[in-house]
Amino acid sequence: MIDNSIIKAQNDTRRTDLTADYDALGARLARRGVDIEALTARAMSFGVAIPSWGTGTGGTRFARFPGAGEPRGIMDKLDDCGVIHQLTAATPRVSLHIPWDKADPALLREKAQEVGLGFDAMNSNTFQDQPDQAHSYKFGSLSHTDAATRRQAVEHNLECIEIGQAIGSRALTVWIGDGSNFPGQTSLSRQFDRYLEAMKQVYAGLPDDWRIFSEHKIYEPAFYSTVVQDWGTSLMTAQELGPKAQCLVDLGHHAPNVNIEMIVARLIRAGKLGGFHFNDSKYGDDDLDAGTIDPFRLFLVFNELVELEDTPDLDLSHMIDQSHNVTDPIESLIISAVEIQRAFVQASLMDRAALEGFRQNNDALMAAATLRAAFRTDVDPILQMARLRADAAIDPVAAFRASGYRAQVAARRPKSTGGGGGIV
Ligand SMILES: [Mn+2]
Repeated sequence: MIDNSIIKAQNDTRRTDLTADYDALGARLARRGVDIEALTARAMSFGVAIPSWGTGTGGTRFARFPGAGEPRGIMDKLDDCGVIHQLTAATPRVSLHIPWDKADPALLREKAQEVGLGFDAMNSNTFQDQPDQAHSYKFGSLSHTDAATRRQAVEHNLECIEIGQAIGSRALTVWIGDGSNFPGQTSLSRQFDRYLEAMKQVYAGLPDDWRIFSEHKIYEPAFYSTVVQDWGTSLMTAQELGPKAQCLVDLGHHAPNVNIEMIVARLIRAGKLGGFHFNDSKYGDDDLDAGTIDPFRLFLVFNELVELEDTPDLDLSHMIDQSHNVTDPIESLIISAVEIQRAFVQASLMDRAALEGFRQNNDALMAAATLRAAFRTDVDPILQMARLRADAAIDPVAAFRASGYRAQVAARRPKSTGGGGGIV
């Protein structure tokens, strides 16, 4: 963790400017009938989970260029996640990936407590082979033609639940790479039947207070067909499994130009939205930092979430899922957490009564203008004040760089070599 005196010293150099900016924004918002203190309280209540795998350099199909001080294992990853939360006060939980993060649950709990974190959804891994496994996933896992391979994949998911239970997680995210690379290679219908049958066995092992998230992805690693390729298939899966099954929306897992906010609204309507994997993309599943390419789309997703936030039983797991190739992963995750929180606050300051009036009167121009007015509002002072009040950093990246944390961990973590990223 970073010495709190460094964060305090950093904040002291920015406190006066922040107070002026916050007061000015507060006066502007008050003229629009918006209470800045209520927004700051909402910002402070917001949290998004860090993916353990995001703390290392991801890489692409072509290469991985690791940075200095890469985490050696889950304990180092938890240290890095602790630093991100210390600086942002917006990332209170970590999402683990099994078997990458496998460790004694008692030690995981102890470490998480030490760095002030809890655990979000568990993630199973049946998209690559482990050295000691009996059956290969080359041609699929939960939907494989071979019953023993499907059974192995089911048992792995049940093990993820068992580990999760021991550390206080309450959800399992299932994403499979199953599909086909050639037309005719597989029966599109029977492959899905086999998947559902296997998922029912996983579902049967869910504790009462757990949920299972079905994460869809349009393509890759299968390039002709993917078993759970879109939100329709994901919804069918969740509906067939039962009330503890919901859908997870990864922002990068859709065809280009798909209206993701519309999917969000539909899944909430069905009572089947369970959570998100936030990231951004220009072309496909790029896994770029949240809000870097299309911050308006991120805002529109949160616009739906805020509009429908009073929906009974709506309980969302907000998680980041990114791959960092050319940046320091801690800095990218800091920026992403802040951008996601920004979209939430911008959506929260919208004049919804006015918007509803414009909708009723079919005033499309003013309805769109109402959204833009919220999106264009610079809420930095609110986010900064939320961090200051939580003893986090007004400028978290500046504080991170001033702390020298990366150089310190690089001195004790051996230099990492290539290897696969495995980002989903
Ligand atoms: Mn994902």
